[in-house]
Amino acid sequence: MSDIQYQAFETRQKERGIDIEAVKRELKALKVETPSWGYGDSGTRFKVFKKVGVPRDPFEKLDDAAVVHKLTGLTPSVAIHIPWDKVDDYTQLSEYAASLGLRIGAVNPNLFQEDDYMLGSITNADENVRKKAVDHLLECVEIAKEVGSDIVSLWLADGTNYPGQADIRKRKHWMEEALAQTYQALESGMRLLIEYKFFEPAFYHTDLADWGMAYNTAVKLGPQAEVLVDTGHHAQGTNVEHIVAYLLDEERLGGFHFNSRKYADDDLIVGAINPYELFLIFYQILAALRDDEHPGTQQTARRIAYMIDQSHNIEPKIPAMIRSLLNVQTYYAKALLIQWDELEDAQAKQDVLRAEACVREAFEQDVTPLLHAVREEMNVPRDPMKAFYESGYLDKIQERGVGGASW
Ligand code: LRH
Ligand code: MN
Ligand code: MN
Repeated sequence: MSDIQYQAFETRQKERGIDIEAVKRELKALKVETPSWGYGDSGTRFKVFKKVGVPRDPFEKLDDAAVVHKLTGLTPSVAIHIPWDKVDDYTQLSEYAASLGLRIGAVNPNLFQEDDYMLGSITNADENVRKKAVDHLLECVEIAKEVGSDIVSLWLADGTNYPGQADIRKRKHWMEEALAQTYQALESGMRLLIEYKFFEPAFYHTDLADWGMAYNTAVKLGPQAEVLVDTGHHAQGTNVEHIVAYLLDEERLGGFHFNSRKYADDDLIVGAINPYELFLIFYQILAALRDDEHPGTQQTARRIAYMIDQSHNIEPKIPAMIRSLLNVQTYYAKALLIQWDELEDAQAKQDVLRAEACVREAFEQDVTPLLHAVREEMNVPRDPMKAFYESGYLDKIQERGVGGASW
């Protein structure tokens, strides 16, 4: 790498005691799954703005995901949502993905868009509705097997709007029964990721409202059940990186849905609102990876499923996805520049300001030259966003017209 800026960066990081080759290796190994629904018209409670060029079916969503992967080198897998991505032949879908250099990742059941589920799916007081919901969960486990995916990722919209509306504990028991049936259907090596959210669509109580409930449910189910942290699913001021550290230590952190929030579950571009939080999440993960005294925690950290769950309604879909990914890569790169020896020493000496500075100084490093170098070594464009706009792909997809897939 002859770039002067890169040379300066490398010199500076060597002075800080950073092993740049190791940092580059980690950056090249970073993989983040994109959601099929992030390519469709989506992302608002109030109106779905129809855009020209949006994919018309799951195959075209994969086409767009393949472009993103080609430009970033970060996204070899795509999460699907059933029935949004329902097809007659899932083997054909996974073969199509493979032909584009992709694979199908997490399979997401959808228990929130049918009239039957208005008052709950697996927590509905009507046994027939509960059965229908369990059948759908089992169908999704089968789809995961068919497409060769090892993750079923469940978010439950169930909840109530009014005190007294339903029996909260009965609903808890029904939920646990349904998830136990789903869990039984998993093959060894498959994982059930349980995603929580404190409100919306329900506004009084939500059956899986927070990480503690998701964690407890996962523990009761067994070792193949883990918690999924969607960064937008917490109350204002929640310390998400603390939750991450706790779940890592308990060996139950299964994955992430990355996005940004300002107020509620806003699904904005990752890193757009609070990039420091994203960096601090990676700090906790990297700390866990270094923890030789807790191999179970290290192993958990190693297999975290990183996924994007960003899909707002005003920005063009593919560039928004690229922006989210580049932000993930940027804040991961910064976290890789933490001087661990210095930090551990400051912590051991209980030097509050030196320890804080150690973490913050990594965040303040400019990683642009590093990312340019890494992308060159990965054979992807130095500036994937610019390359996308220059690629002509936006013109090409105009032929799809308006009114593609939405949810
Ligand atoms: C719920 C959620 C969940 C869904 C997705 C579309 O708010 O985060 O992950 O599957 O949005
Ligand atoms: Mn989510
Ligand atoms: Mn969400």
